[in-house]
Amino acid sequence: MTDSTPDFRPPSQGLDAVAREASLPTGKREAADARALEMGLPGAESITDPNIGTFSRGPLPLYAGIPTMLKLPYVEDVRQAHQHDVSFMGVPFDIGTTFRPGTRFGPQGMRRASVQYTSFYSFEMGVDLFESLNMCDLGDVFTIGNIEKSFDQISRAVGHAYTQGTFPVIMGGDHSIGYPCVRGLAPHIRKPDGSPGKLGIIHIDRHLDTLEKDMDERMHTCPWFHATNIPNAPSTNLVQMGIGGWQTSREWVKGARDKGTYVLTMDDIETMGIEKAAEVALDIAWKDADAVYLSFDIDSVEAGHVPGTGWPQPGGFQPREVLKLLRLIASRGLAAMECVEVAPCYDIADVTSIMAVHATMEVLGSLVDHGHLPDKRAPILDADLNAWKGT
Ligand SMILES: [Mn+2]
Repeated sequence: MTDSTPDFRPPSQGLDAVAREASLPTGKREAADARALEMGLPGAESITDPNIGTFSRGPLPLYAGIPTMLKLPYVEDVRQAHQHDVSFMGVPFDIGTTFRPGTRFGPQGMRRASVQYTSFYSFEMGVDLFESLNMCDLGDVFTIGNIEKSFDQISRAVGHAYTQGTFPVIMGGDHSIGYPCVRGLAPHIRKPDGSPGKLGIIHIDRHLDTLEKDMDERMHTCPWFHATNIPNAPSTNLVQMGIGGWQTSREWVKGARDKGTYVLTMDDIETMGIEKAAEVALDIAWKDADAVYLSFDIDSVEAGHVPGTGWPQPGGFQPREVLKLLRLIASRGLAAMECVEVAPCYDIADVTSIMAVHATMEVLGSLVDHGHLPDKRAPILDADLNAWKGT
């Protein structure tokens, strides 16, 4: 308020957010804009806005440019990942699908949709990711037409990004990659004293994905059976949220039962409420654990909101429910995250890709808001990228 009259209006998150924005820094954005203008040459004399160059080099116009994730720098030399707090990486992979393929284009879909998120700013959280973090796009893992060999590539890539001291954001890819992602990460989880640590997993999905094999291979119905065979990623620290409906086959249930994973249906979560469900999930995933991995399957969201996926199913989360859940899950910190099962070829108006990017932004925003990013973890530049072998 600009005068001294008492404000008769009730306090609100909206008013807080409006006030909070003024305290956010602007320096990195100003420096980036100045650099963009210099590289792109000053604009034509007829243009009065001095921030418009001849060539687009910054986020604007949103429809211009080459869409890396969030138009972030493309780090061609992945050995330089340690200079960044967050590393996005694509895993273009869909030979683990059991119905509709197409998730090999998931990373492209997310990158294309991400241009609408290049303000990097969450109004409600009062977080500006551009000012808070150095982020980059490492490009894509070189996946091939062989599931197990691609898994080996993925484990090395995730292990590399994590040991570089960055927060890996993995853009799938079908859900089979959950296993090699956890496998690549797990050997590098440490307790505060540097000794080997334990990893919990929070898995948000409509499907259990706990089969040992499907059609004789480790398909996208199988990641959590195998991930929880890794000694320091035990099934007792796996929480599966949003599970249910008519697409989980009975064989999958045996895997969850035998392993003793903790399962919450949509009804459970609705009855408990999002806050309580998140609290319960965090307590179980973090029990005696040193880090938690987040696996977010886009098909956990109500089918009508995410047509661009292989197994859409009615009855899942409403978008604002899952966005809140993700913020709460991230509030205690994460080691890495994946967003999987985006298949742009079935999408309508990019809504599924937008949902995937938005969900990822909520996680990053919450990690910053709660002081977990930037992470102070020191990079290990000579890490053993085959440390997962034998696990
Ligand atoms: Mn699923």
